Amino acid sequence: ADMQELKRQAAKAALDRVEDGMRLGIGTGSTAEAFIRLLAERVEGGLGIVGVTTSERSEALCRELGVPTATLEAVPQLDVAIDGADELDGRLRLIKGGGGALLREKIVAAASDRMLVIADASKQVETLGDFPLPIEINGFGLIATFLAIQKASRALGLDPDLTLRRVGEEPFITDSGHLILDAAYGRIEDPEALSAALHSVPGVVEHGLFLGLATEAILASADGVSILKA
Ligand code: DER
Repeated sequence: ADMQELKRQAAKAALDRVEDGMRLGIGTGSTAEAFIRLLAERVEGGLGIVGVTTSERSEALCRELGVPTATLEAVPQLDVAIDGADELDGRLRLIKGGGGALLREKIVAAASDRMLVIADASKQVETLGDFPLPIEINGFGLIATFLAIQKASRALGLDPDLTLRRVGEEPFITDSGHLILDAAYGRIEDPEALSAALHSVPGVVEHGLFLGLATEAILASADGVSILKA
């Protein structure tokens, strides 16, 4: 099966877990969009849910397809967040943010009782870090923050290449008006230590290490769908 079909299979398996009356966190990215499209069909068939989206992009797709949405202010506690991932390890620790939505994704995941990750099985790795870690920064004093992240990383024996994410020539701006640095760590042996170190840098708003948030992963491969539990 091709990649799009694998994403669709993972999304369908997640949809089978959605019950009438649920309050959903709705993720961002191509796998999350496959989920939104399937969810829209069930809503058309009478499924009564409400979704809090994690990006303007997902919000627009939900509006276009008639999936009822609400703000997190209006619905501050969610039953389950359903979202993709760029990498996940065997303990359901994730790297997210490839789509630039990590801040709202993490806030929504934290406001949810459970988090279901949907992905093609190739996203599972032994050790996180091959995918460059997205770090959302305020942008005031960009170089100062860049240097502080390097210093905090080196204190842990890590020395990442940091790249400012751009769209063409222009810096990428997130839905919250921030910038993103992509940090190529290569291998992150101690994600918890790195998470704490990055949060200690004042200009860092959030980063793409999702630790202790995912409760289950639905992984699709040519052999079918497998479930990974925390
Ligand atoms: O940006 C994100 O966090 C997305 O969820 C990303 O991690 C997964 O995107 P994909 O489903 O398009 O691979």
